Amino acid sequence: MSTAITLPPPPDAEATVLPILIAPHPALKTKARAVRDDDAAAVRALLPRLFATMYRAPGIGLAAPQVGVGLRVAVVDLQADNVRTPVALINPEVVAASEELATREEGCLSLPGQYADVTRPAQVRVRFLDESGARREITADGLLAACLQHEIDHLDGVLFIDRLSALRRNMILRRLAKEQRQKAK
Ligand code: GNR
Ligand code: NI
Repeated sequence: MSTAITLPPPPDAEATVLPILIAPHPALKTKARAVRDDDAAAVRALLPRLFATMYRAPGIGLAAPQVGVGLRVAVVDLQADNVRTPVALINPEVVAASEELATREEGCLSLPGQYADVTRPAQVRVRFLDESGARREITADGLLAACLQHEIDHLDGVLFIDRLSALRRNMILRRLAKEQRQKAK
């Protein structure tokens, strides 16, 4: 037995920005479930809120679990040269990854102020449904490849720090906890 997820309507445009969960919130470690046909209304309500939250942060990607929604939905927009190119990803999956690896500095809106070099496949092919339910594929390299893999990781309950050594991961988690404590005072 399963129940479709529904969201209340926003009172106004401003309210479409959702709070972003900060590590070590357990929702960030939970595998999200695939979107089904009967989630269509929930996803239609969610996507504008994900975009609004991502642009406000600002970030280049945001996954539904980061706002406490356990569905396989994410949004990406590299905003190169300040031009918006929004991409909605429903049930995204990496269908091919290069043997070649690339290392780049990543950040995460759920680990504010924390950055580290992360190594991933340099090129990936990602299959997904777009906001209209059409099947799409993107072949990406560079920042887009890292961002797509970072967002799909979120859907599996994986943060970029989970791809670092335990030593570096714990350093970042302790530093974040300390900074959040300072911020709260
Ligand atoms: O804003 C973000 N920047 C970023 C930089 C390098 C690799 C991945 C990212 S995604 C991140 C926003 C975020 O936390 N998405 O989940
Ligand atoms: Ni992230």
